[in-house]
Amino acid sequence: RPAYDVVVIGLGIMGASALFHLSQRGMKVLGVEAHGPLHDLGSSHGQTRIFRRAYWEGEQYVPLLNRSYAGWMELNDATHDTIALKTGGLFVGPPDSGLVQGSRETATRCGIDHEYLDAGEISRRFPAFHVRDDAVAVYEPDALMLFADRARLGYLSRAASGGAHMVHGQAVRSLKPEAGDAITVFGDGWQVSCGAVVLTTGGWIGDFLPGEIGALVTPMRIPVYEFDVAESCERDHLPGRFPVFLFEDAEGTLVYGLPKWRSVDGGLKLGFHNRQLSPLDVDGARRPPTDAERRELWRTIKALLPGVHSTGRGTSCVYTMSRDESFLIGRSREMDGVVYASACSGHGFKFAPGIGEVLAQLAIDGRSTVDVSAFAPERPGPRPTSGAAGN
Ligand code: PYC
Repeated sequence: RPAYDVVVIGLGIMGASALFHLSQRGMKVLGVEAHGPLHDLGSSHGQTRIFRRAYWEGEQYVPLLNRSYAGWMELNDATHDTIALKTGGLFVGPPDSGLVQGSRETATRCGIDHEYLDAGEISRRFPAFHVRDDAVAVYEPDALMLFADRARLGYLSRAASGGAHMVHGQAVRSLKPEAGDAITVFGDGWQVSCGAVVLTTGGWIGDFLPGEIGALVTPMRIPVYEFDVAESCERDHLPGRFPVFLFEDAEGTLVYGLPKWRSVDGGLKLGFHNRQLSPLDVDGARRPPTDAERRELWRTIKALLPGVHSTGRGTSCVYTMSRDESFLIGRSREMDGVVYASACSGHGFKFAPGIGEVLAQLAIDGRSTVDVSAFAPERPGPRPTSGAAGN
C-alpha cells in the first residue's frame, strides 16, 4: 500500500488550497515544496491580490469564482485573520474597451451585483481617480482585496491541523508510475509512494508533464510596483474610498491596482497586466523593476492617479502564460493518477479556493462538481483574450 493517498507538489496558493481540501476529505496527504512556506520565487507571494466576479475575461470563469468567493469567506472566518476585505472593484476605461464591455456583459448575464458609472460619478465617488470625460466604469461592490501571504499560511496551517504532512525545501525531480496504480515521487536522495499526485508547480509544470503541457505554457517575469501618497490625500487612497481596480487605456494596455492598507508596511500596489512581460530567468520572480519599467508605468497612470508617487520599491512575480491566457486544469493523459492546475496567466490567485477543491475532487473522485471542461488543454485555441500581451 502506498505511503500516502495523495502527494501535492508545489505549495503556492493552489497547492496549499488543494492540500487543505484533501485533508478535509480525510486523505493521508503530503505536500512538498522546493522552497520555504512564503518564498518569493513564484506566483503567490506578496501582500495583496484582487478578487472580482464581473469577469471581463468571460462568464466561463464564474462558477469557479462563486465557489472561490465562498471559500475566501470561509477561510476568513476560520483563521480569525483578515484574509479578504470588501473594497469594491472599479473596472474603468473607454466605453468600447474589452474591460468595460466584458465586465458589464459577465455581470449582467451572471447576475453579479454591479453599477455602470459615467466619468462624473467615478470622480464623485472615488476622488483619487481622475478619468477622461468619455471614461465609464463597471463598479462591483462585492469585489475584495485578498491578503496573499496570509491566505497561503492560512491554508497551510489549516491543512496541518487537518492532518496533512508537509516538507519544505525539497525539490521533486521526477514521477514514476508503478504497478497497481501507485506513483513514486523522487527527490534528491528520497522517494515516496502515493496513489495520486496533484501538480501545482506553476511555471515549472512543464518539467513534470513535458509532452502534454510543456509546449502550452510559458513562464514570464512581470514587475510589481509599490506607490504611496502624501498624508494630505491618504484618505482618498484607503479602502472605503479607493476600490481595487483595473484600468484599460485607449491602446488596450491594462493596469491594476489595490488601495493603500494602513496595517501593512508600504503603500498601494500597482502594475501592468499585459505589458512588461519578459522571459523568466533564474531569480526573475523577485528582481525589482528597472527605472525604465517604472517610468513606463508612471507615464500610463499619472493622469489617472495624480496623487500617487513611486516609493522606488517593487518586486516581480511569475505569470505562467497559456496561449489564450486562460487556465489549464485537468487529469493527465500522460500519467494516470496525476491531476494539475497551472498556466493561470496572471489572474489565477483569486480562484485558489475553487481550484483547490476541484483538484482534490479530481484526485479522489476522478471528476469535479464544478465543470472545468473550459480549462481542458484540448479546447479550441489559441484565443487571445486581451489587447496587448507583451511589449
Ligand atoms: O486578475 O485582477 C486580476 C489581476 C490583477 C493583477 C493581476 N491579475
